[in-house]
Amino acid sequence: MEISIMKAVLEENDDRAQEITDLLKKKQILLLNLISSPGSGKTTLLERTVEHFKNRYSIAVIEGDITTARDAERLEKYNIPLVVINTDGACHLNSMSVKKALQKIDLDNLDIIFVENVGNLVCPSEFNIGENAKVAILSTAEGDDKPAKYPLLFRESELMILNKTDLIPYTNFNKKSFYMDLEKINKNLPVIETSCTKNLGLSKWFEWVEQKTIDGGVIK
Ligand SMILES: Nc1nc2c(ncn2[C@@H]2O[C@H](COP(=O)(O)OP(=O)(O)OP(=O)(O)O)[C@@H](O)[C@H]2O)c(=O)[nH]1
Ligand SMILES: [Mg+2]
Repeated sequence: MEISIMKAVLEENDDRAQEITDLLKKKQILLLNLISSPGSGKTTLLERTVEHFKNRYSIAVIEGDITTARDAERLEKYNIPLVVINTDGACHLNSMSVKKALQKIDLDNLDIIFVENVGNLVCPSEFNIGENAKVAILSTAEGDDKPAKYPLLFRESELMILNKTDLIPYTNFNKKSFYMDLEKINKNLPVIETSCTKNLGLSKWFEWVEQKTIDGGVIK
């Protein structure tokens, strides 16, 4: 009897992710995949980022959310293309759903697509979605031990944002331990310290995004 073998979920995911990479390269669009625990500040960072770049780049956002469209509603004021992917319980986005979301966006004359992944520190890092880079966000209130406990995201990411630095005086976040752990996990990972609510450190993030558009060939 012939045995049929189904492609592993991750292999199928990687195939679709490659198609997204190829498509966006052709269209000269940068795709950044923002990953963090719930509440570390992904949507707030996006609000600041879209506000800053809205006259410079043509931006679209894909919001990964388990059920609601609340994050997308927060971005509606910027009048940019927004697509919500409700994962219906799944803890991460996959490339199949991102590919479908891309079909709802006019990719001509677009420069950057930000994807806000489902709030989760583990699963989203396992699924490539054809991004140019993953960006890890951690907030100080979550504890300095998170990179050591959940290392995959910090290995896979090209940039880390340490957000909510304004809260450090009210937490036991230990910067020394944090940087020592990170050095062991990924010594090449650049870290930008920010406070999205106090507008601190954001210019370094904006510079990083600009550099990434150059590296990613987003020059129309
Ligand atoms: N103190 C402080 N609060 C912040 C900062 N950035 C975001 N917040 C607050 O943290 C809360 C969660 O922020 P969000 O941007 O919704 O976080 P998120 O990562 O998008 O959350 P999910 O989409 O649920 O995963 C909100 O009340 C923000 O106002 C910051 O730098 N400092
Ligand atoms: Mg959010």
